[in-house]
Amino acid sequence: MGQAEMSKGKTVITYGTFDVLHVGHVRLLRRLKEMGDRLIVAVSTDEFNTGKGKRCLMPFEQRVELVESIRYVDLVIPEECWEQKVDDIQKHSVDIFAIGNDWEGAFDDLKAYCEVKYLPRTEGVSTTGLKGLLSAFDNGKIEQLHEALNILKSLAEDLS
Ligand code: C2G
Repeated sequence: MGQAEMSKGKTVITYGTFDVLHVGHVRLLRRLKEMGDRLIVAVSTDEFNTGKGKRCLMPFEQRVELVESIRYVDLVIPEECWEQKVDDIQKHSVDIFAIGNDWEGAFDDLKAYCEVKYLPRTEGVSTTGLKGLLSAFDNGKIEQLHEALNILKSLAEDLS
């Protein structure tokens, strides 16, 4: 049976914060859509993220709008708690639950309801890394860098 036949009529679901949307997110969603022909993405609400210990740069509404704009995504629903996954799987007749392998093994209990897959993450890009880069553009940081540079210059002059 070819790939196309295998994924016929299958519904895939995934969950995530999707803050500062980047290619790691988009590549994952593309791979998930290739597994079936309907992809549902549950985007973590701001309140749920607080519970996850995550502080988002982008509010929930903007993260939803961005994920909805991705061609691979067919439906976006809110992720409000850890426990909603089984209800979501049954309500949307989900065939496959899939997520990045930073969660390897975390959702194996869902195997009682659907296939569970963990996919390799895209290396070299992360929301945390991008937030760090963005903060480097903060004027205060730039001032600090200029001051440090001036100190180094005067030290070099003293030594020459
Ligand atoms: N991801 C990826 N490659 C990256 C970064 C993220 O494949 N470089 C994947 C993650 O593995 C995850 C998805 O993109 O499957 C969303 O990542 P996050 O927004 O960080 O999601 P997270 O906060 O881990 O929330 O109930 C599950 C949680 O809500 C998952």
